[in-house]
Amino acid sequence: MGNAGQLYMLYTCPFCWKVRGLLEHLGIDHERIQVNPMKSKKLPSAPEWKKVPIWIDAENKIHIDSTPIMKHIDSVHNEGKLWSSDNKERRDKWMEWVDLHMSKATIPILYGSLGSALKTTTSVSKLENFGFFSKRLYAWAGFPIMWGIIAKKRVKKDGRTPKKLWHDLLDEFTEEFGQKEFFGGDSPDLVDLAAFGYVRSISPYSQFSQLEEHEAGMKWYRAVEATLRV
Ligand SMILES: N[C@@H](CCC(=O)N[C@@H](CS)C(=O)NCC(=O)O)C(=O)O
Repeated sequence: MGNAGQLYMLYTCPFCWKVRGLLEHLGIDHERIQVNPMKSKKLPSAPEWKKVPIWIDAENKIHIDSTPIMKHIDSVHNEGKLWSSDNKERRDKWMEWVDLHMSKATIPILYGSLGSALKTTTSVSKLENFGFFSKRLYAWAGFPIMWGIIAKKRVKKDGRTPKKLWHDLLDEFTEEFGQKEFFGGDSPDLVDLAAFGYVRSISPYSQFSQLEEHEAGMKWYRAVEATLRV
C-alpha cells in the first residue's frame, strides 16, 4: 500500500489547511505537492479549475474544492463517520456558515493594514515554494499592495476590526455547541475540522496572537489540534 493520494497545495492557502487537518486527524499517508504560486497553470486539473487544493486519489482520479474533497476522503477512508450526523440540517447549515464566513475573515487579519500586509507577504515568500527571483518579486512588488487593497475594502465594508470579526465568529461558533467540547459533540466532526483549517491557516503568522486571546475559541482549537495524529 502506497500513499492514499496526492495533495496539490499552497502552504498558505486556508482551503488547503482544511484538507491537511482532516488527513492528519485520520492519520492518512499522503504526498504533498507544494505548487509554485507563480505557475498555477501546471495544476493537473480540468482546464477550468486553476485552484488549490486538488486531491488526486490512489486511482489517479482528480477531486477539487476543499469541502467536497474532505467529504470524499472521509467517505473513502473513514466510512463517512465524520460527515454522518443525526441532525443533517444543523450540520449543513454550519458547514455553509464556516465556509462562507471564516473563509472571508482570513484575508483581513493577514493583510488588513499595510504593516500586516508586508509582514504576511514576507512570511509567505519564505514559506512557499517560489523560485528565487519570484520570491523577491512577490515579497516586495505588487502583492502586498494588491492584497492590502482587497483586505482594506473588506475591513471597511464590514466595519469591525479583523480581530473583532474573528472574535465574533469564534463566539458564534463555540456558542453553538455550548457545553460540548466540539461542534460534533464529544469528538470533532467534519465541520470542526473545516473551521479548524481556517483558524490554523493563520497560525504561522504573528497576527495569530489576536485569535489566541479568545478563550473559548482557543480551548476548542487546542482540543481539535490534540486529535491530530502527526
Ligand atoms: N472553493 C475553493 C477555493 C480554493 C481557492 O480559492 N484557492 C486559492 C488559493 S487560497 C487559489 O488556488 N486561487 C488561485 C486562483 O483563483 O486562480 C476551495 O474551497 O477549495
